[in-house]
Amino acid sequence: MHTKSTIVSRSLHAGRLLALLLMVAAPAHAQTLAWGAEKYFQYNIENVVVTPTAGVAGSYSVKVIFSVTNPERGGTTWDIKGTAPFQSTGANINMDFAWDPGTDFTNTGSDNAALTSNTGTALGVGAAMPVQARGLQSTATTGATACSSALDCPGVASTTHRYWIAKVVQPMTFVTAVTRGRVVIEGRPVCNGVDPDFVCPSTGTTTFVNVPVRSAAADFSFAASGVLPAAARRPIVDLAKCQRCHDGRQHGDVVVPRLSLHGANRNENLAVCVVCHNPNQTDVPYRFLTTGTTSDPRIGGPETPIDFKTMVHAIHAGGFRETPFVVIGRSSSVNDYSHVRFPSELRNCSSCHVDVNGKGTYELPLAKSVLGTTVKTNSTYLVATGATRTISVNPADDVRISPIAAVCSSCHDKAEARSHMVRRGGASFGTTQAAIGTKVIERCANCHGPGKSKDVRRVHQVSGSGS
Ligand code: HEC
Ligand code: HEC
Ligand code: HEC
Ligand code: HEC
Ligand code: HEC
Ligand SMILES: [Ca+2]
Repeated sequence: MHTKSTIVSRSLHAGRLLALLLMVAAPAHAQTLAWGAEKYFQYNIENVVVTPTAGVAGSYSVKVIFSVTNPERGGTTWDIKGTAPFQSTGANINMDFAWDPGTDFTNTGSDNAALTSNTGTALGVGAAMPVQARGLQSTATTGATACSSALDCPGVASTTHRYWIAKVVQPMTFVTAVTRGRVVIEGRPVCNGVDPDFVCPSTGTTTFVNVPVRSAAADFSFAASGVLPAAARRPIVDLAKCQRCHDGRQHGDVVVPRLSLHGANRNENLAVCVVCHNPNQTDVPYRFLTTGTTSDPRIGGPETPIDFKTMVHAIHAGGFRETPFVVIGRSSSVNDYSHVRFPSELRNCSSCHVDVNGKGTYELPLAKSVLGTTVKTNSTYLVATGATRTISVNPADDVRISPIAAVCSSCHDKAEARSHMVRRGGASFGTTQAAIGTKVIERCANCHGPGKSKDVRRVHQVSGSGS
């Protein structure tokens, strides 16, 4: 479990001071973040230019024009190729290209259009990742290109410190034809020469600390150039609700960290999380066969789904689940969430969920487009480190839980509850996407739907509206 810490250079009030004191007792791997410095940075996706690849049906060049501005200095643009926060060791900015925000993200075809397994010895390869361009700040040719003219970068008011990065993508249909994409800017400057008014917290060594800048997302259509707000996917939860707890302050027995994950790269924007935390993704990247006592045996366990609709429930249900929820993270870190105690009523779904037209987004039935959750990608990953791994990037052969059962069982994980879902509800814990809705038909809404005898809203005694 990571413990995030709060550092403010000047306005230390009581709550923050407490957080700071608690930080001292944090484990050695505790990560220091320059909270307070993020307000000097804003990531902006200014335009997306989509060009079909000549002669290759379904292939597109997606060119993203972007900038980083300083909201504290009237929105002036940062020179990401020439200023310290971007050029210091550890600073890094990435662009992710994902699809399809209109249904559920799958990113099918992101590894290769033939969907052949990714074979190699390196850890870190995922099953349903977006296409990524890393190190946009680099002054080498691998970095983003500075905009040179209005022709080079159409649709932006000025070319000053505007940059572009392009990737060729070939989205493959998985269940639903892909019509839209989402691009994401994530990553972190380093708190070094940020602003004369802001004294960067020093870690006491020459290492500067990461600035958790809010990640940015925008949607686009593969049919035409232009930026759409990242709102095409159905509304489900609201970041503002998460932040009633995730504010870096004390809630019950714990200081709940602000939502900054993955080494300060992905921060406080759920539209960003879901491009990777999709139904086809598991924590397969950093699992391997453990032997003897050299590695934690949990690393060698079966892959765990990291689909947002199961992972976020399971993380917060540490005090309710029977089985610990363990995600193997980067560098094969073991993230065991069984200690998490939700500092509120877990059954009160509206602590996170919103209502749409008077119906809770946690209620049944689910939209038809909601995919089952992959529990097995059919990869060969339980091999010794350094041996060849085969990561399946084809979702068709994935073993899945049907979608409603995936949601409910992320909290209700007891064997009796699971067998109820299968026997009474028609759910499956080991099916394929093709069988869901055809051979596997979930009947949950007959009894747990709105107004039915075991209505989801009523059985959980949900209070408060979803606003
Ligand atoms: C009622 C309080 C509360 C609400 C609301 C809440 N959380 Fe949490 N969350 C917690 C607590 C407590 C932890 C565990 C913190 C710890 O032990 O360090 C946690 C942990 C997490 C973690 C794991 C963090 C890590 O470092 O690995 C994630 C991710 C997370 N929450 C996401 C969310 C999202 C997304 C929402 C909104 C949809 C949300 N939370 C709403 C209290 C809350
Ligand atoms: C570019 C892809 C990507 C994005 C964006 C992303 N994640 Fe992850 N996340 C992963 C993958 C893949 C894993 C599984 C472990 C691994 O391979 O690193 C993971 C693991 C996690 C874990 C388990 C603990 C850990 O640190 O590994 C948590 C919690 C988490 N993500 C939360 C989030 C939240 C919250 C967001 C949005 C603020 C987010 N992630 C954005 C890809 C992503
Ligand atoms: C800690 C925050 C949190 C709590 C509490 C919570 N959920 Fe969720 N729920 C989420 C997140 C996050 C998602 C996935 C959001 C996304 O994919 O954009 C989700 C997704 C879902 C979905 C799928 C919706 C869809 O359209 O895909 C259902 C159904 C659901 N939750 C039911 C419940 C029920 C029932 C409860 C209460 C017993 C509950 N949730 C409590 C965070 C929460
Ligand atoms: C975020 C965690 C969470 C999710 C997701 C969730 N539940 Fe629950 N559920 C609870 C909690 C907590 C209780 C209260 C249990 C208690 O008080 O002992 C509960 C109670 C119930 C009850 C009342 C029976 C009992 O044991 O008290 C039913 C029925 C139920 N849930 C059905 C569902 C269904 C159907 C879904 C999926 C649509 C679902 N739940 C999703 C946490 C969750
Ligand atoms: C024929 C009606 C019926 C159907 C269909 C049905 N359920 Fe239930 N479910 C119930 C009843 C009755 C209970 C017991 C409620 C109680 O104890 O208050 C229950 C309880 C539950 C619980 C709580 C279990 C616990 O541990 O307390 C969950 C979770 C649940 N159902 C999920 C599902 C899911 C998921 C489906 C579909 C795959 C489903 N149910 C289909 C009637 C049904
Ligand atoms: Ca597969």
